[in-house]
Amino acid sequence: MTATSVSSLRRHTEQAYAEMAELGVGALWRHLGNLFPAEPATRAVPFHWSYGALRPYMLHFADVLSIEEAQRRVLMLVNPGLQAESATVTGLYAGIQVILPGEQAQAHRHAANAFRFIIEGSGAYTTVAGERVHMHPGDLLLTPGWQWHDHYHEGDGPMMWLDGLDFPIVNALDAQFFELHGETAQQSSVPDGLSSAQFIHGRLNPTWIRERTVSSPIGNYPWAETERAFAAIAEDAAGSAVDGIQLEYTNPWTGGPVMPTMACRIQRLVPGFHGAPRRHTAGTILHVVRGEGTTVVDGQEIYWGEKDVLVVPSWATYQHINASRSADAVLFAYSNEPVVRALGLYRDELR
Ligand code: 1HN
Repeated sequence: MTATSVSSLRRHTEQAYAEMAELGVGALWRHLGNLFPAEPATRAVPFHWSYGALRPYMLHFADVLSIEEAQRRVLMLVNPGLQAESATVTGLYAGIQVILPGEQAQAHRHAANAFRFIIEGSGAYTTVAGERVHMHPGDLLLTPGWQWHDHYHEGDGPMMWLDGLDFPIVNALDAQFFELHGETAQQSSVPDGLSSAQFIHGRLNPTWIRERTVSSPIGNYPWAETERAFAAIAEDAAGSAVDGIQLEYTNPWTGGPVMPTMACRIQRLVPGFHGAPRRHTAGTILHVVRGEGTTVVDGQEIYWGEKDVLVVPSWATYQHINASRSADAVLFAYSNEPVVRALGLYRDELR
């Protein structure tokens, strides 16, 4: 072929790609590598948020921004690789919320599932579907999708908690709905803390409740129960070589995860714990309940202290270390594992 005909063919080809794009057509051969990476190529990066660094901003906005203006006064923990969807790890979100004494966070509901893990303060409660659920540090409170919820603080001092939501998954599926309640706060329609009283024992479920909800019916997994569970197994637990003495909060109907999209776990890393490295296809967010330590994520050392938050993206190799000689480290962890498993995509590998 002559040089002219080669370049005219190339021009034709460029023209063809441009014309096809107008027709809503792409050429697979130009995208195969991106669409089918040899292994997960996540935009999420390993990241760490220091609670000490965030807290002054929380207090600043508690000072200058009313709860009425904000609706929810929350600092979003946005992964630098996931800014477009305001996600913390693929499919999941974390934020830190603050509410002051006397404040009332407007009742609303959304399709996304949510939970709160209480960090500090006392005297606040959230009302979920008519049930007042009181908050104490270390409690895990559930707000399954589409249940009305509002928060009220009748104690002293700021109340802060970690919000976990699955809205990036819900939004990716174009299945999000949101509605404001007609009143600022719901009426209380059942005794405070009823769901927890009825179900927290797990092995003794009330037989008169027939509706098997897809999410756990428990409004609060109190810290006192979590401590009791750890104390009951004490030093006898073999634990996992990767995650130490890890317990999962479960749905009493199924024994499975508390919500269809999020698995919530709590783990104790004993003094000197040096975890085995592992990777899996469930993006994970961790919050430090107490202690300090190091998590090595794909070779990057993340040092964490009390109340911090960190992220382990899908398929990143992670390893937890508690170098203290005397102090436990306790981590609360949540991940999108139930979604990944439901779709048959869960893979797990010791390194
Ligand atoms: C929400 O409803 C709450 O109810 C917290 O406290 C954080 C983040 C995004 C969307 C809804 C809450 C939220 C949220």
